[in-house]
Order: sequence, then structure tokens, then C-alpha cells
Amino acid sequence: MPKKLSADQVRAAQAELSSWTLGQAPESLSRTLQFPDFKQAFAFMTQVALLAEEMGHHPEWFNVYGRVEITLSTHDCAGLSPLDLKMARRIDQWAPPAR
Ligand code: H2B
Repeated sequence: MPKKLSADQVRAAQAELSSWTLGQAPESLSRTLQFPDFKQAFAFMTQVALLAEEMGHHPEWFNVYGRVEITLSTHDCAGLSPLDLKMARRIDQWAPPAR
């Protein structure tokens, strides 16, 4: 089972992952991405889906046309784990440039 991040590790993650919002009870990281159209949003989601399968760790997300809302948390430890940080960093690499 993945190990739950300590309060210090959560603080460090929040500072590092500045485009994500920290949620509580259970702790989570959320980010909304806006793509120009559905095709580009879905291409991004396909990349994340393949990573999720590789990791055995899956996002909660919501998509309408070019918008993708993502929440990351680890159910197995009822909070954030290193798996969420790994996924958030990869998502940041694939995010569209700010408009
Ligand atoms: N995804 C997320 N986000 N959190 C989990 O705890 C989790 C998961 N657990 N994907 C995995 C699947 C687990 O249920 C299976 C059995 O590997």
C-alpha cells in the first residue's frame, strides 16, 4: 500500500505544485486544464489514462469539451501519497500553455 505523505511533505508538495489546489478530508490535489477543443483534451486524457494503467493509480476527473478537471488522491491511504505527486508532475508536463 502506498505510504501517506506527512504534513511536512504535503506542505512541500503544495509549494512545488503551485498550479494545484489542496483539498481536505481526504487530502487531494485538484487542477483544471483548458484545451482549445475536445480532441486535444481527449488526447491528453488518453496519455494520462495510459500512465494511470502503468501506475495502477487513477485520477478522478470530469471533462466538458476542452475543459478537464482533475482530482488526485490515494484511496488506499485516505489522503495523498507519492503516487499523486508523480502523477501531478507528469500532468504538469502535458498541460497546455497558460492562455
Ligand atoms: N487510484 C487511486 N487514485 N487511488 C487508489 O488508492 C487506487 C487507484 N487504488 N487505483 C488502486 C487502483 C487499487 O484499488 C487497485 C486494486 O490497484
